[in-house]
Amino acid sequence: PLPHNRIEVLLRPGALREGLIRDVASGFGASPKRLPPKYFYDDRGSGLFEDVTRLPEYYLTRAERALLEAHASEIAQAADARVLLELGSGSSAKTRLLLDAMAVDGLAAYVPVDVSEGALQGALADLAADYPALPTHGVVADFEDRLVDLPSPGRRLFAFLGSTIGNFAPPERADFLDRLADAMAPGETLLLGTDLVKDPARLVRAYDDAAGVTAEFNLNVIHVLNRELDGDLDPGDFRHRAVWDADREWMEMSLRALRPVSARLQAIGLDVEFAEGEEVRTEISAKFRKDRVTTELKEAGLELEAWWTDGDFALSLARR
Ligand code: AVJ
Repeated sequence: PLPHNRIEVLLRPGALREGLIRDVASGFGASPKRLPPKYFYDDRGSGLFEDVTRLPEYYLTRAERALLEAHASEIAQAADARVLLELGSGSSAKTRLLLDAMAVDGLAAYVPVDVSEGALQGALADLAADYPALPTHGVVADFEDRLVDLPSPGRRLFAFLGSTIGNFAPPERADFLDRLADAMAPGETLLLGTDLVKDPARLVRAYDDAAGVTAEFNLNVIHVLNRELDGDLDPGDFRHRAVWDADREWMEMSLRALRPVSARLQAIGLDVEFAEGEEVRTEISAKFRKDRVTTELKEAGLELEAWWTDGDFALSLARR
């Protein structure tokens, strides 16, 4: 790699595994059982998620991309930043639209932050081919940890796309936005992607597609547990479920035991029992309204300056 392209690891070795062990012990100990969605995303799960984004029912990614295509130059002008810092950058597929728009007024660096070093390497290698002069500073970090250590080689536009923020439960979401606002300097901006409340039937289809790709994605967490914790859970014992919670305005994904399950996660000496019909919640995906986004940003000390939407999905720009 060129000297102005590097990857920095802010994750303590072993931190991810320790987190997994804590989350599995507490999540399987809880009633109802729950697991955090971040464990979907091993290499296979990340590939399945990419497949999800191409499904006819999963409108989110296409909607966000169209909004970025339509408004990238407005976003870049309003943000008035020299650095694009992307949280949870994954494959950086939508990043180019922002980079191109920001390059018009001089772009100093791209700073993708992701928990997967492999994903960062791949994304940065792809980008280097198209933007050979662009300095990049990849950061391997868990954005549930400290955000104040993130590099700041110039005034930043923070991007948190894909409605990933919807995967936090409300208290964690507030905590995340507080920490993010703390990490931002006055005048810096946040571009936030949020999926919107809509017809529940469309939401359920988006999370329970006809081809069964989302089911495979959801069941992937069973494979991850078996591999990482030497488990003997049988994915065939579980069925994918996706339900709209109208009171809390979120989609909930779970795995439901088709029969009584008795399994063991050998590496942590944990016996896992499910009654027939018992579920483990694997993801919430909150859906937003403009007033809630505005309020939650404001509570974190961020002022909403612009809102772009197609009615299904929204991009908002907020300033510290
Ligand atoms: C990438 C976290 C935004 O919640 O819609 C896709 C993940 N889950 N299908 C979402 C997901 C089920 C996705 N996020």
